[in-house]
Amino acid sequence: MSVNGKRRPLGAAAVGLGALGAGELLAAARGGSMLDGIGRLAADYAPVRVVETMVARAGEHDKETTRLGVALGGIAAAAGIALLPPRLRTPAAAAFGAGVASAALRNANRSVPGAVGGVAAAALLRTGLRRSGGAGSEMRWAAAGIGMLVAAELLVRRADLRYREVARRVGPMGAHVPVPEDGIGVERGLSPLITTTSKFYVADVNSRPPRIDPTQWRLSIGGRVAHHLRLSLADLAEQAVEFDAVMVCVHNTVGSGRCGNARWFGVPLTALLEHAVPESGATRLVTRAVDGYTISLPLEPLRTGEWPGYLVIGMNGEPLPPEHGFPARVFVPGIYGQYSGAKWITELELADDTHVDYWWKRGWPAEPLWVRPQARIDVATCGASGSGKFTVAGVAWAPPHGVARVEIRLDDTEWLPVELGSELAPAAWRRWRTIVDLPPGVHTIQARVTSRSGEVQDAVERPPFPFGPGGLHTVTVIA
Ligand SMILES: Nc1nc2c(c(=O)[nH]1)N[C@H]1C(S)=C(S)[C@@H](COP(=O)(O)O)O[C@H]1N2
Ligand SMILES: [Mo]
Repeated sequence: MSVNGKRRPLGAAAVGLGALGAGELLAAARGGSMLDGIGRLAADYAPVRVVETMVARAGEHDKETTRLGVALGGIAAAAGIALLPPRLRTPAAAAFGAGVASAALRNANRSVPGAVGGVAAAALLRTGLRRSGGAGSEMRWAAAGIGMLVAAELLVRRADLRYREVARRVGPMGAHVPVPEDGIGVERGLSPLITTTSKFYVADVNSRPPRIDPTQWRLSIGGRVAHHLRLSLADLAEQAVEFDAVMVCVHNTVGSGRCGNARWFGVPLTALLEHAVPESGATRLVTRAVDGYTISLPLEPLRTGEWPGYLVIGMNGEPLPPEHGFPARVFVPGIYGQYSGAKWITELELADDTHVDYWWKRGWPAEPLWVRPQARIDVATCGASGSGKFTVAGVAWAPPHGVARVEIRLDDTEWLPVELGSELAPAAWRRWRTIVDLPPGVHTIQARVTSRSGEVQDAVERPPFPFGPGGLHTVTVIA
């Protein structure tokens, strides 16, 4: 309703919703998204404290949370503009459009449609504020906005599914060797030895993965090298080998699921670096991705193989799925995901120490953080009810050295060794299991792992920022 050019906040929000929906639908029809661009802008500039709180609260729903937050923020901004005096609305709407468009332009390879959507949303907002009036018309704006947002989401999902098929058809990547038994057997709730790809955690700064045409894609190896190389997926597949390793996000606090164990398929970085021949001034290997993200690693230990890194092109016998970095990523087992190489990689650039990484600007340390050994309790269940016999089982990792021992502790008493499954590879996770007898009552069970290099899991609880999480996974059961 507009009285003397003034609007009620709800009516203004309705017009904002309509404009936003139209912009997003326009973007989606051409394979892009305006909201995803704003989400990425937020990820790029949010202070580290905000990022840490968000990751801790939203957990593995961080992407959905970001999208929802962005949509609500967009509606609020549009409503704010509508509530301005009429003469300020045009410049405010123009600034809004420019802001959304420039945010969209940063969004990897989905940018232009998002920018077009942003400009259209701003124009529509301006028109809508001039024309609409009355509660009925506002209801129509709101309903149309919601409808268009839903339609846009469906369109983007459909295009993403189609792209997923394009990526999958590049395969197979790896030998499909059946995963060996580890002797632990089947236990309800216990993680499998190899994490199913569709259940593998996803962590990155984008709302949705960028789309890359595998036939056009080339890995470029450049910067301070004697031989610039450009390699296709087929070139890389010829030199790739399979290896088993756990990948862990630095935000994987005890007991959480931001880690997974996979059979990867990749080319050892030692081989690629040998072909490229680094120049004497090269000290860092910068992994550069299409989403503008970089992770850099010290060159020397990668060149010599002291840190065995890989240019990975496959996961569990298939090409990498889009969300895990299709067509290629860098991975150095034993280093947290945030430090061990970019997904959606386009270039390996050999650089000097002047390079600055994505996260360094927000206070994360420059040197790679190594994964701290961690044991997770997946299962703590009573066999027959009232028997007091509990099966306790889980996974533990200590890459790259391997797991030497896992122990559990009941009610803060002494540490007891548990049975370990056989080891797939030192960098992979290892399953464990034991049976304990518990008297009636409430009990706590804790687990800890010791690495083969002698590092005992640190019991001090610590947040992920800035050196990686610490603490012991603790569960409470009633016998
Ligand atoms: N290009 C790019 N690569 C990235 C990231 C990113 O945001 N962009 N996130 C990193 C982080 S923090 C982690 S934990 C791993 C997660 O890999 P996954 O999603 O396959 O589990 O990717 C890393 N590589
Ligand atoms: Mo991460």
